[in-house]
Amino acid sequence: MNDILAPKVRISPGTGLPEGEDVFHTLRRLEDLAGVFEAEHIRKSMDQEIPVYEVQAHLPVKEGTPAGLFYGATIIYPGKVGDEYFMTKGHFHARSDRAEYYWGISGEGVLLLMDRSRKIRAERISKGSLHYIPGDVAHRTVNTGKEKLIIGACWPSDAGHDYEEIMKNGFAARVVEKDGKPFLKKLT
Ligand code: M6P
Ligand code: ZN
Repeated sequence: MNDILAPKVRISPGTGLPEGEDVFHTLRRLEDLAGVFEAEHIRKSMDQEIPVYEVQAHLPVKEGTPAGLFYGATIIYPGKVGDEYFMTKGHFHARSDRAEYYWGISGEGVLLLMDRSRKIRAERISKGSLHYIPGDVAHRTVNTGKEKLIIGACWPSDAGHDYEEIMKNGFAARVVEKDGKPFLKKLT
């Protein structure tokens, strides 16, 4: 008898995607992202089946469990709606004071952060970059490159997601392509 067990979950070297027990997958296509991009009329006119991002997450406990942790990897595909790069919906945490780590696995992008006073901070994401997201800070990931952007994330199991605030008021800046380069467009 051998007491040393095989791990229940593995993360794929190179992509960071978890595979195994308690791993869940979410895919968001253009059709799921109504109202997320500035040019909603352009989003509507595009092929609604186009995948924008997917999340593969290891959720070993029920969401809401105090003091547990979740691990996820998000793939954001390259693409744009008008001049705005493909990105995640973005959220505050439902338990707003909960923090999170993000890190770059592959590709190039921008992490858009916004506090409750709507102050924006944008950080470049690349392979090996580490991003600490404090509580009360909304976060959205933007793919500014030509390849897939893959990020890892680790967050408390009782953080939850508050998408409403962002759906209602958006972020105070958008990441757009200007003269062939990423540009932080501040909104007033
Ligand atoms: C990361 C984590 C997840 C989040 C995902 C996609 O993997 O922060 O909690 O769900 O990114 O972001 P969003 O939920 O904003 O679409
Ligand atoms: Zn989060």
